[in-house]
Amino acid sequence: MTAPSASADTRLETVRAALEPHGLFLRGTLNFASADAAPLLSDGWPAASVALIGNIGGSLWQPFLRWREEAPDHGGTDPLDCWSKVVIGEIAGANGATAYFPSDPPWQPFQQWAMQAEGINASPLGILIHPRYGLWHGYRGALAFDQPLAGDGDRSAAHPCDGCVEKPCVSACPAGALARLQFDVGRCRTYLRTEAGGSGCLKCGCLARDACPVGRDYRYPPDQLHFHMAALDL
Ligand code: B12
Repeated sequence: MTAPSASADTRLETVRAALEPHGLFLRGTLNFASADAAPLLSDGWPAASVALIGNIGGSLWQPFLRWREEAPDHGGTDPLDCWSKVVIGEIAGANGATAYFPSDPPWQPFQQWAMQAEGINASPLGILIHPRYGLWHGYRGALAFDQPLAGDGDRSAAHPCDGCVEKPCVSACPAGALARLQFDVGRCRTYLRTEAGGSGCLKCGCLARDACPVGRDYRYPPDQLHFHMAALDL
């Protein structure tokens, strides 16, 4: 593999600065060892690398709300995905990158990329847990480049769930959807459709996610929590 070029790294600095006003962060970078594992760039060639972009805590919420107020049709049926595409798509275009979005099928393996780029692991909920931000972070897009990139992002050390004996996330789930330590989508959804689910998790956010003691300072604001739950297609 060739060494990361200065121009690729300079591009990352430009990308980082462009993301900041939108409450988005460069979360980490990943170089593909083989073309088979790489997504295709817009010119049809396999990407050499991706840079993951995401939110930390409620960082994107206010910039997103401001955009939504002005947007035609208030961003349509999937406003957060629409906002992500507008913001990240423009940054991709200005920096010679191809943008990928977690909401676009065929789903790119965002979580596998994140595990390699940031050294983080899955929680019993299925979502990745970060030692500092806990379960309060997500991915809004990825920029794929034709050159390798220098390592980026603060790679985490230990997996917080390893030392967590009580697993409050598992016991807090009112649907018992984590009882087998693997997220049971059907159980979760069935519960969300009940009256208790509607006034609990659906309104205030997933109770299992909320029970995790890691990164509580990064918990999403109540309206963002409700927004994400309401976006689930029940
Ligand atoms: C389909 C999907 C769902 C489905 C089903 C998940 C499942 N069991 O398959 C549903 C709609 C249920 C779902 C729910 C949620 N999801 Co979701 N989901 C996805 C999506 C679009 C595709 C996942 C996938 O299959 N990828 C394809 C494979 C090839 O990629 P992968 O990286 O190799 O796959 C990993 C996942 O499948 C994961 N996994 C296994 N079981 C489960 C269970 C759950 C619930 C999740 C989230 C992941 C997961 O393990 C794989 C190993 O690496 C991703 C975005 C993406 N492109 O990855 C978001 C994503 C995984 N979801 C995410 C989130 C945050 C959620 C919710 C918490 C949202 C919310 N409502 O607050 C909930 C979970 C809790 C709840 N109360 O419902 C985040 C996770 C961020 C993180 N910190 O890791 C992602 C990455 C989207 C994003 N924009 O950041 N999700």
